[in-house]
Amino acid sequence: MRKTSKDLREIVMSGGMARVMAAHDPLSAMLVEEAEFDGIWASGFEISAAMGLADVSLVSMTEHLNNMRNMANRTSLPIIADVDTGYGNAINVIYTVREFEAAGAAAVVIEDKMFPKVTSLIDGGRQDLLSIAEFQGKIEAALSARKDPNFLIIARTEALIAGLGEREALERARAYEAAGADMILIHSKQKTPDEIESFINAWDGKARIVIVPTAYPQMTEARARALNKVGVLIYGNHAIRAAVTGMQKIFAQIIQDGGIQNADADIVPVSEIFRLQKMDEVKENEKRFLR
Ligand code: SPV
Ligand code: MG
Repeated sequence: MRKTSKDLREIVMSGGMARVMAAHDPLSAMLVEEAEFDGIWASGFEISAAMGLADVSLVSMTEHLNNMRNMANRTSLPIIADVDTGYGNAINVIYTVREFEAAGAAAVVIEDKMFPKVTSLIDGGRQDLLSIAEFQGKIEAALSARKDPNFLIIARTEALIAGLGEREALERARAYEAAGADMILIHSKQKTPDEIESFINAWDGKARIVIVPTAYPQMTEARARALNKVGVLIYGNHAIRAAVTGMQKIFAQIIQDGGIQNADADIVPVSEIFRLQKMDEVKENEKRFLR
């Protein structure tokens, strides 16, 4: 049975920490589930990369939505949908939240950047933020649009990414919680966990925190748990990076060897793909129904 927003909310609100892995298509989402993560991150960065595009608001809301729906149809873990800026203003946010909830998401993350956004981890990226008041309006719009009160509205501040410092980040996080956000995602591109740890230690709100420790991999799960305020830890782009690593290695080997004779042993057999495709079920159904 599909795990729902309620399941995700329970982990987070009972003081636990959900471990959530990125995915960019239904197959990667299925592998996230098989690996026994607690949830799937429908990452804008991964989906953009899988389409061969930069993560700068080029992938349309509908493309992301359809991809997320296809993931939801193939998995039962809660999905946290990365809806970037909500694809426009508060009016766009209402439509976005309705559509993503209806398509099976358990939560959305909406960030306080201006549309079109620029990907967060890029050096020297243009990072323009909305005013606090405008983003509060977007959060309130998101809350008004959800049907299930367990559906999580996660407000993401990019204040640290934009270089505005901890005071601004805290002010924004407090304002977003005051607007009703269920959780606060705080992002950082510092190479060490210091910036995030300092923010989290200074955080005086009730909302639990979401982090994406891509840039600061020393932030282990144990270290995040020890901070006592992190409810979700997202591995932001490790599915697409693992896929690229695997393909680059095997493609190079095939070119170098002039054939697949060596590469074959280093990749999963075709039978593993059949398993993921549930070919056994197809065979069963053939026996039952084909006349
Ligand atoms: C994503 O995975 O799309 C994210 C995380 O938003 S990051 O790319 O680090 O901004
Ligand atoms: Mg993103």
